Amino acid sequence: MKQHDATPLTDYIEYPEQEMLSRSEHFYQEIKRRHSIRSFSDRPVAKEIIENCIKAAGTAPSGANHQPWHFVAINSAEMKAQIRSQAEEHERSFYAGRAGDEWLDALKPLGTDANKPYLEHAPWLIAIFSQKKGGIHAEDKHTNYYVHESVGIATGFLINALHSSGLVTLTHTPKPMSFLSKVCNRPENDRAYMLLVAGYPADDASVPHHASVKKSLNEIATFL
Ligand code: IYR
Repeated sequence: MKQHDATPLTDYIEYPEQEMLSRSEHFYQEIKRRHSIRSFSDRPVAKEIIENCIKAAGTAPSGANHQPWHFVAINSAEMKAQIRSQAEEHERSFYAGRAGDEWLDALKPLGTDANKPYLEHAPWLIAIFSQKKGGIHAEDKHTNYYVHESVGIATGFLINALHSSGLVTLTHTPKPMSFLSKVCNRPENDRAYMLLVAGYPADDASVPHHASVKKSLNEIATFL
């Protein structure tokens, strides 16, 4: 490898093989309890928890370590109401036909529709933005690389962190999503990537049967 500044890896932890096996099994058991939830309680969640989860997301790998993401965590009732009203407006035309029959058919088993009350009920909405230009320092204006991949991985970390903290989430992708940039007052360079809803589940929260059908290991993996 070419000469570069580096520090020795000191925070790696090697576990005995038996422990690795049980940790991997435990992680699987924990992550398989994550479900997309569409019925949220309005119980508040401390800002510090959300901050820690976003810090965890910020450790994700990214193209050239440019960290091409920005997270806007929204707790304000007025802002949430604004987002709900604009998201529902877009969703109404989406469900009225803009999505096309094939897409609407694919969504039927999930029971989703244009009503998004959780955008107001949940204590936190986290708007995730991707950045085409940037760099390792927030003020940089270089090209970013693998932006979609990087932000996708960070979003995965964030969902995992929120789940591990004991919260439930929903990945919400209103279409189009550009209104989020305006509501969140983001600069031109920031493109809305996803809206994550986070909080406690409502007492009547449920998991659609369709969502709990997961492909088997044989279907999703090949070992060569
Ligand atoms: N954004 C819409 C539609 C939607 C699309 C997919 I793909 C889903 O997996 C779920 C919903 C909505 O939030 O209703």
